[in-house]
Amino acid sequence: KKPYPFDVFEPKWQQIWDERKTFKVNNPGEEGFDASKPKYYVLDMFPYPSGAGLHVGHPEGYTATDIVARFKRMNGFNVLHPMGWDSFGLPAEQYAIKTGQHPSVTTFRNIDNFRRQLKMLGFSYDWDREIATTDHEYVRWTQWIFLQLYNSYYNKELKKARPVSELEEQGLSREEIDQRRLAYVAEAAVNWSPDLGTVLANEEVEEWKSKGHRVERRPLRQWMLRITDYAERLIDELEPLDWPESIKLLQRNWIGKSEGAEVDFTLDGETITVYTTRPDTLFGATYMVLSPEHPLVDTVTTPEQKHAVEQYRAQCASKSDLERTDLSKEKTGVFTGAYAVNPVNGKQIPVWIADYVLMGYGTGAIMAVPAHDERDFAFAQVFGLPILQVVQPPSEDTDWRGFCGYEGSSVNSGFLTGLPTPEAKEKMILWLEENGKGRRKVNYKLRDWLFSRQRYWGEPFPIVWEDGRHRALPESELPVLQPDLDDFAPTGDPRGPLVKAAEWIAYTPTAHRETNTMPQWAGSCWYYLRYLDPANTERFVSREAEQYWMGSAGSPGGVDLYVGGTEHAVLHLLYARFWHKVLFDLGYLSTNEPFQKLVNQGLILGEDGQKMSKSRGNVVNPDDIVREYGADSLRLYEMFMGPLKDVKPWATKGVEGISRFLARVWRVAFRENQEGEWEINSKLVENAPEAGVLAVRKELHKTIKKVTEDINGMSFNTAIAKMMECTNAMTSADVVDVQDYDAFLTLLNPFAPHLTEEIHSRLQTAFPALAQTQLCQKSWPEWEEALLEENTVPMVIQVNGKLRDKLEVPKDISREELEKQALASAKVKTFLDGVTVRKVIVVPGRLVNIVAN
Ligand code: ANZ
Repeated sequence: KKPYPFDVFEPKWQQIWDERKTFKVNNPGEEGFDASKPKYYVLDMFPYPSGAGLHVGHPEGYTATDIVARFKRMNGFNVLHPMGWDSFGLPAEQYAIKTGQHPSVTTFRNIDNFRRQLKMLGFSYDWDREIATTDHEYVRWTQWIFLQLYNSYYNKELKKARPVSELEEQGLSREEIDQRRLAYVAEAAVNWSPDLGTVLANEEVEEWKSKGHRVERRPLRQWMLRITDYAERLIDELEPLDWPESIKLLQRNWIGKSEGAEVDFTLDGETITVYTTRPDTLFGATYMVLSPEHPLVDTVTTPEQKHAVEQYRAQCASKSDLERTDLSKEKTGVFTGAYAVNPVNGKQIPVWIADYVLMGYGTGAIMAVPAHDERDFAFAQVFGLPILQVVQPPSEDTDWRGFCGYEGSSVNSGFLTGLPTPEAKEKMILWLEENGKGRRKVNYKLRDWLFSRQRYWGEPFPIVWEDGRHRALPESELPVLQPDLDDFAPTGDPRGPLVKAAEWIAYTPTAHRETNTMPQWAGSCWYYLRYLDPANTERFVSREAEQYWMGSAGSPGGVDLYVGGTEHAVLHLLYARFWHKVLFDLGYLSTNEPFQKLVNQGLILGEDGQKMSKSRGNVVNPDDIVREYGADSLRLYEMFMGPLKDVKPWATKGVEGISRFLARVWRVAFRENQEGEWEINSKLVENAPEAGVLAVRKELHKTIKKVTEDINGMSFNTAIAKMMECTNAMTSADVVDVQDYDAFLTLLNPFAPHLTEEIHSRLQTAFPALAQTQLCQKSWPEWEEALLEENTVPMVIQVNGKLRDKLEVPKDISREELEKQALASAKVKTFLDGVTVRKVIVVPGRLVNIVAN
């Protein structure tokens, strides 16, 4: 038997919420919109609807946001709390290929299952705003945003995106304009996975490799997004956001700002430019290294070295950037036979190629300073190249050799000798600029975003090709949907599986469609905007809805609270910021950042302390937990496990404990009669005399204060702990004022919505003075400062020296009043039946002893 009938009332309340649209929120201009309320937008990272269904990790963040959403509603906000599905993507397609079903079939089935599971947990989403990134209308606007990128360029003076039509007006040629678009085509060495049959973004490589898929470098023509133009803003505009410092750091490092100089070396009339963060070490450059892919390699290599160079280049082709730059790895390379001239001293230095120099960074060439750079030092040791000290460490006993990034003062450096490193850098940059041998330069590690995939289950590009040139399809032709293919498996053809749809490809007899598709990230880059106005057929979001929900009137603007996992730090969270900024620049949005406040939930590990995974067999299924203990128990347990941000192991015993707690809350209101029915507990009374209920009331008001502050600080576990104390106080009290109990239920409602609504609705009939609404529509209780003060004292009431009752009374209570209250106590009365009170002894502040016989 269940400790309380959650199996009956949880589904009942879910149905009521659904039918009454309890959590629907209106947009400005719509009927029922309340303009007097401030807005609060609380967002979950929407799930990828996998075949496995909801994982107990999902409800962790979702319960946290649900508590906040319900709390804010009760505090008088218009709360936007939506949910949807990130339904394109590789895993759906992999699964479809494996099972031979079309991805649309499996995706819809998975969405239905996810929706059922989320509703089963009682989350207060406005389901009228549900979207899936695979919805045709959604695809239309994703493609429309792509066209905004395609039709824009980054204006470096204004530091913002502008329409390419401006470039046309300036008389730039079509080729020049194509080079400037924020969405452009480039032939680049990309991460190609022969197993997945697609290319991957740099940000994605590690994940797929860790799943056992091969990823190699391969030159391919791809669609790229010019996120690098936004590198500076993506770093600068990150600072004021209320995000965890760890996530900011990950993004900052990924974008990787570095300040230094470009230096021009010469070689037989050719210029080889290097990028360095240490121009002060130019006198210590004893050799130069080109990336094996550097375009000048063929030009400079001497005939004698040609063979060795070619062999070496072939060797490097399959290594990832990470493998190539791994510090612990033995350095490899070959001499080109050529010598370049160091511009600062005219010295000839040998030119090598080595894979630790990447083509994609800086200029793809470096000046090697083995005395002060770790990798150069390791390389020089392997190949016996000269090492020349040019920086003196501040402390005598520091070894100067190979000490990466060392700062001190310059030695053996001509006009720099004696200068501290920062000044030496500056002086060298000025010298280079004055002599036309180099320039100041800021570089970013961030690469442009490789945006095309050779897969079926993604948005097609709204692009056609004619005469070898691309052009945008008109907006009226959106959405461009994938053709129905029975065989959508990758072919190894780098044009992707859509090449099989010959009819679809042929746009006109002379023009053919782009066959690549967009990556899964496209849909998640802007879903939080579509929620604002999901049914709009004219625009991706109306200006009015956008200004209200994202606008900055009275609040910092953007999504007010975004909760999700840390795994998106340099993927979704970076990509979405980039798209948002472009749309902001083009005048479509009111804020330059999408997510004002970000909170990461910690991973929930298996009962064994390991990461949950199918292969370990330690995955906990929410369906099982809900069946056994109810949705409220699961919600409460996940919030009680520990601080939201922490990594915590699952413990089913803990769910049991929570379930017992909720049963105790239930039994404050009800007790079971002989027929096994729950009837209202007689200890709940209306308008009880204050003395009898003061102790509980004081506990309640402390609880109101604590829970209010804890929800604001997202410290849910401590809020629950306090509510447990309050429940204990109510359980052991003889009398509880029903208004106090109902206020307690209001506090618990955001955490355990089903249980509290059920109790409240049952009490409403017996106590008509209670609010005749759902609890979730009540105002949040306020605490009374006076009740927090310790201005009452517990008083022991004895009859003939035996403890019979305890009362909480004002500190300054008079003897007469105290005596009166003691004699009025219901418990005491039962002991005075049929006897005569002889004497009442009052020990102020401690006890009352009634002598009777
Ligand atoms: C000389 C030097 C001396 C350097 C020294 C460092 C220390 P950030 O931007 O901070 O990562 N470098 C430049 N381009 C490179 C490439 N394409 N592949 C591999 N390494 C490259 O560091 C920039 C530094 O990394 C540059 O400064 C260069 O080495 C190297 F004591 O130049 B340095």
